[in-house]
Amino acid sequence: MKLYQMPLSDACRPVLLFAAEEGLAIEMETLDLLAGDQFSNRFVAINPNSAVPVLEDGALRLTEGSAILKYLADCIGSPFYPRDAVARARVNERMDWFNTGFHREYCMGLIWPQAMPDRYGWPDAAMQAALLRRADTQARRYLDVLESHWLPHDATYLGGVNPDLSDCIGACYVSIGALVEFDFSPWPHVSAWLGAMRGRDAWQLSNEPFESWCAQRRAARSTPRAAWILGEPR
Ligand SMILES: N[C@@H](CCC(=O)N[C@@H](CS)C(=O)NCC(=O)O)C(=O)O
Repeated sequence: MKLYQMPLSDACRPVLLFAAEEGLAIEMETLDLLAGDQFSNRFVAINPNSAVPVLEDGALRLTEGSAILKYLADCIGSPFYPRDAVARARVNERMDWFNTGFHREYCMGLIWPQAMPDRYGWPDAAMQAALLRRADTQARRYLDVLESHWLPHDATYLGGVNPDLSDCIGACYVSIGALVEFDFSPWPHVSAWLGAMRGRDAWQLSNEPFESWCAQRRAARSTPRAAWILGEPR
């Protein structure tokens, strides 16, 4: 098996995390998205979307992170993706929830435009501020739902005592808030769950580049956080 990936990508990190959880031996090819590797003729022939992750397994090629996670889990009969129809439907439901509205508002709407304004922000400062404020409202609503609806208050992970694929996707997405020092204190269950996921050995193995990036950003920041959060020029 071969995975085309980029270690800092929020679409790739769940796959890398799951691979580390299960000790999967997968050949890796790293693309430099900032250098435009995804637009090379060779890679466009592999994935016309010019995006990672991509998994190849013999003649099979998968170009969606969620599908890759489910396939890998099925290949090894992983407990991260239960076979029981009801339990599996619950995992699918949470994965879809993270991948749709949550990702749109929190990742693409709120965090990436602040973390990488040149790539994901808007050229006009007033427009950037207005769109961030709208995304902030929506993202907080999603975090409220994660806090009060999805996360059990008597168990560590989304499905209970053990993590599943939805924890892999969800924690990798939510954790990008660290890039802008997003304050999770209004959501104590989210904070505790994120802490549990970030404390797992597999997270240390797979997310070291991401954690280093967060630490570098904190160290490099010269202006007080409140001065640049929500779109003020940095
Ligand atoms: N729906 C895809 C999205 C994949 C995606 O957008 N990947 C990003 C990295 S997070 C990418 O490769 N972007 C290419 C670019 O920025 O040009 C998935 O969930 O796997």
